Amino acid sequence: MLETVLAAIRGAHGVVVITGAGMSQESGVPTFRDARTGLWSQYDPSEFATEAAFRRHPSRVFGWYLWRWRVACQAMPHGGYGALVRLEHVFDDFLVVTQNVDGLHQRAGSRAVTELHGSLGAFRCLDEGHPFDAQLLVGIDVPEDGEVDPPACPACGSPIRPGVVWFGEVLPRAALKRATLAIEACDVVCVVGTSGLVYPAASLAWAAIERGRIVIEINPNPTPLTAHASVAWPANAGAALPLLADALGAQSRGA
Ligand code: BV8
Repeated sequence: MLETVLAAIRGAHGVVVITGAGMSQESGVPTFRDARTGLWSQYDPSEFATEAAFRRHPSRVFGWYLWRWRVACQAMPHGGYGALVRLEHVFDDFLVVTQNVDGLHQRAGSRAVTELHGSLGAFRCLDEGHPFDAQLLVGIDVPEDGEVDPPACPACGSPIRPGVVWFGEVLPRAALKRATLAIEACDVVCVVGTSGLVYPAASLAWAAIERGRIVIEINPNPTPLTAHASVAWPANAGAALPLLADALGAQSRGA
């Protein structure tokens, strides 16, 4: 399978890597839809990942995100993240387009990253969007019942919310535009660890297929994209990406 992927990606000038929660799974950050361990198997997204849910139960929603932010901060980027950092130097143009909100790509050292769904660490106030310093939350414990009263915005008093894109909210325009332009300009799109069910993020891979780009999917499970990908590599991100980076890195050094 590695040889097939290498044949598909070799010689590419522009590469876009689209990542989802599966990219973080081997770093201990739970995915959303994996049957047993996915967040949505334990938490109802309409009760936790919408503005209406936050307005209804601010402490329950804020406490849940504070817990998720803690999990993300304690997670260590696995070898697949380091492989993406190395791949940045193999291609002329390289962009990571992530649906993830855990910040692991940046912590691993990726410099070209666009976050479609915001970031767990980018807290802001609900009504005016005033940024809120996450460091002020470091000492707050999440109790057994998971409920933490959101602090009030020092500037306007409205409750502090996580800086993620909830269901029913539009994606950050600049991030979506950067991702769309990169897909239009690239040769190869690598889709890693996403079920491809959430839009408009999921539409990016389909746009690549419609434009005749080479699309490589890395995912241990089938998704709606699998049958349409140029190459479908049934593998974990932490295993596949280092193999790819090693092989391509060796090539670029003329090894
Ligand atoms: C929008 C941030 C419109 C928050 C997330 C009603 C009203 C409005 C919109 C809608 C509506 N009904 C439907 C929609 C559209 C909706 C949508 O797509 N819903 C889906 C569920 C049908 N989209 C939206 O609401 C978007 N906004 O449309 O606004 C609008 C227009 C105008 C005006 C106003 C509004 C906003 C979508 C963003 C929602 N926010 N997250 C948070 O994190 O709490 S979504 C959430 O799902 C995450 O961001 C996540 O990234 C994303 C996608 O999930 P995946 O990353 O793919 O994760 P998943 O668990 O599903 O899959 C993991 C995969 O990894 C699996 O395939 C697994 O096999 C694989 N895997 C596992 N282990 C590994 C692995 N792969 C590799 N290696 C491994 N080791």
